[in-house]
Amino acid sequence: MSATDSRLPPTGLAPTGLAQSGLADPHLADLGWRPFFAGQLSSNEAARTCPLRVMPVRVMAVHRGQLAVAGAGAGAGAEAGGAPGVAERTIPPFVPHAKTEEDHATVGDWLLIEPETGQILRILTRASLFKRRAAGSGRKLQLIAANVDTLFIVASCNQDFSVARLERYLVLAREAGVAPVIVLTKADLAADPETFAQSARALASDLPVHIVNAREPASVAALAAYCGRGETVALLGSSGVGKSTMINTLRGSSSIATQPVREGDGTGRHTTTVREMHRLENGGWLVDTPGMRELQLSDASEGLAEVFDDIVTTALACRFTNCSHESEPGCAVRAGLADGTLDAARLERWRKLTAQDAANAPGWPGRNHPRTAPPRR
Ligand SMILES: Nc1nc2c(ncn2[C@@H]2O[C@H](COP(=O)(O)OP(=O)(O)O)[C@@H](O)[C@H]2O)c(=O)[nH]1
Ligand SMILES: [Mg+2]
Ligand SMILES: [Zn+2]
Repeated sequence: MSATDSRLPPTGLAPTGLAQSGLADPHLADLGWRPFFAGQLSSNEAARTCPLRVMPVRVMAVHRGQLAVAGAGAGAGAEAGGAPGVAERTIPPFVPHAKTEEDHATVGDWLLIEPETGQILRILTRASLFKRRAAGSGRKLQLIAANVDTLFIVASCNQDFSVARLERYLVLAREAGVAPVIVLTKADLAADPETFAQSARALASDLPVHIVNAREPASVAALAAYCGRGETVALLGSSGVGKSTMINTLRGSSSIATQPVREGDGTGRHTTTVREMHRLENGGWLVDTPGMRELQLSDASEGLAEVFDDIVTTALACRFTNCSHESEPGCAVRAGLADGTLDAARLERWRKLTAQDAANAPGWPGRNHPRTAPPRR
């Protein structure tokens, strides 16, 4: 954007509906603004967008103690270097009356702010939200990104590839209400990338799977179709799989630091520390996420039921509704294993994820809490 932006609505202009309310600015649509968000403003709030007393902005990055936000037109503190017609600035992250972790702003959020001070008035209801519960003691909830349209689940065609991990990411995508796309990188280094693609395609019938060399523009070009004007794509995957490389290639720049993969084990170190939205030339947005070595599922029962619908549907036919599929009579799941309609390894992965989800449920004494009874042997 230019620091001398002239799109600031002239003060004193009487608002006469949405067209002049400041909410119909095409640059807001570039940022991902849509009727779902506009519909959340009261008529009073909408009127106050022109003259500018209430300003919708999107969180572009979360820094330590500060949020980088972008809105249409020039707010106070506009800086050069962003998209044309878009004003970027940093604001304090404090949300009035925030109680839980989810009440705080994360990358991709839409906020209403008071333009002069940058004070957050409120966070608009999210169309989607990615979150995880941190591993270890405390298991604090961490917000990853909000208002994401599509999730690129990124994995590499090498020894790091894991069907169990892809399933976990799929559960997360389904739970967040975001369309998943599998992107398999490092095809150029694999003897037979198609075998990796086949494993990925087997996870769901309607799942798009792309095999790419993340360093090659022609190879990633097809991915831009998921990320048109105003659309937001988040990239999720282990460290070192090529998320930052892919963003750089799609943007035709090398502005994001990538890290050489350690020799030997093929895994990467964590380079991405801030979460940040990156703009594509055609107007879409990509969100890099930090490496998630310890991605734990929590509150993901709906996502689990969608990703493992074959197992969940079969289990409905078990004689007992609380069947553990171990030794009960009339168990449809064990019958499915016996006749080959269910896969034993997949059933085992489902068991593990379901147990993890239950252990991480809020209010449930999970594995990191002191036990009231001694562990059984
Ligand atoms: N040959 C090849 N190297 C890749 C590919 N994708 C990523 N890399 C390399 O893998 C390393 C880690 O990539 P990076 O983008 O930092 O991974 P991130 O942690 O997922 O962001 C870098 O050295 C990249 O150049 C690919 O498709 N092919
Ligand atoms: Mg990275
Ligand atoms: Zn059963």
